[in-house]
Amino acid sequence: KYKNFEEAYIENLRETYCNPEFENSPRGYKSRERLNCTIEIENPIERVCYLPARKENIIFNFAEAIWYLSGSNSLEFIDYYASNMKKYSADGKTLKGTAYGPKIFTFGSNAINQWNRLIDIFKEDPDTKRGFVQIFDANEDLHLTNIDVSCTIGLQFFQRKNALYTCGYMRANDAYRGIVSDVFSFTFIQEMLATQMGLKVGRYYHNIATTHVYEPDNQHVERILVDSIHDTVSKFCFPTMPHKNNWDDLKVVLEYEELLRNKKIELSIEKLNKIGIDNYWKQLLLLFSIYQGIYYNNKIEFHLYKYLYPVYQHFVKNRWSEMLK
Ligand code: 5HM
Repeated sequence: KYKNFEEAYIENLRETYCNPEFENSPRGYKSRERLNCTIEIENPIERVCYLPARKENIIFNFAEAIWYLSGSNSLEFIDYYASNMKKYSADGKTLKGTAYGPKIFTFGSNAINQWNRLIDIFKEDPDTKRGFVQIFDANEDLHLTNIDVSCTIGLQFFQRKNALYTCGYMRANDAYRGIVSDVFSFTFIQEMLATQMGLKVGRYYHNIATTHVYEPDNQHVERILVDSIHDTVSKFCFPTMPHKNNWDDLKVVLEYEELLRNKKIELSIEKLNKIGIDNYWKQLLLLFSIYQGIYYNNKIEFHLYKYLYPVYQHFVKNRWSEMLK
């Protein structure tokens, strides 16, 4: 049981690295592994690792979460934020296993909208145990030639005591890399659904069948584990989504995200303030505007940076300090 993601992350990483159950080489990659772990997070809104050594890419995290919620399988969208996504794409245009958006909103040959179905099922029976969103699909190609197989089996939601509890089920999760973005996105989805349903955010449970650390990451992992001894208490609070149905705001964010990514617009603070969305969502657009400068000019525009919430400044400064001069 952990209060927040950071505590869970460090402990899971430490256990996997220092006390592995197995050392093996799935698909030829040497790794240390533990089987069947469950992580319980009391406050899923605290979905990040603040440790400087981890250098979490908060802009990618938000981009991936809204990419899932957009229902898109476009490589272009997500590759802009993390160029290594290309290697998972067979056709250079789309992602299959890794793109959870189409799984959630247009699953399989019947294009099932699992999100809307979930809302209907909760209306019918608030206590339901059937609030399951399937992600891994038995139709996926499991042979070695396919490197893009869904690592997430599904997400299950429970309405209990006026709060939305969530269980994530993963067949495989990288304890150093993947878990950071996966828990971020799944708890973001949890918060999006909770606010849509007018519920509080309940606990998040992350169930992983195999968690592992790949050998080339060993040095990074050791640095994080050392860093975690010195720097334990975070001085930040992660921002909370407005208590309302946030879909209209998210749609506006998605429209501007695309324009920023394709350099069709630049946003000044004055222009940003005129957009009719909540401050929570304006901060996401501010992060994407800052990323536009990072991507196209290798530079962080200070006149934008200074308007970021301090918690986001921490992540941007920690990751791209050399571009802040
Ligand atoms: O051989 P396999 O398909 O399991 O390799 C995929 C690797 O990516 C695993 O190490 C898995 O833990 C990691 N991964 C992750 O941690 C992949 C995805 C993509 O679905 C993910 N989290 N979301």
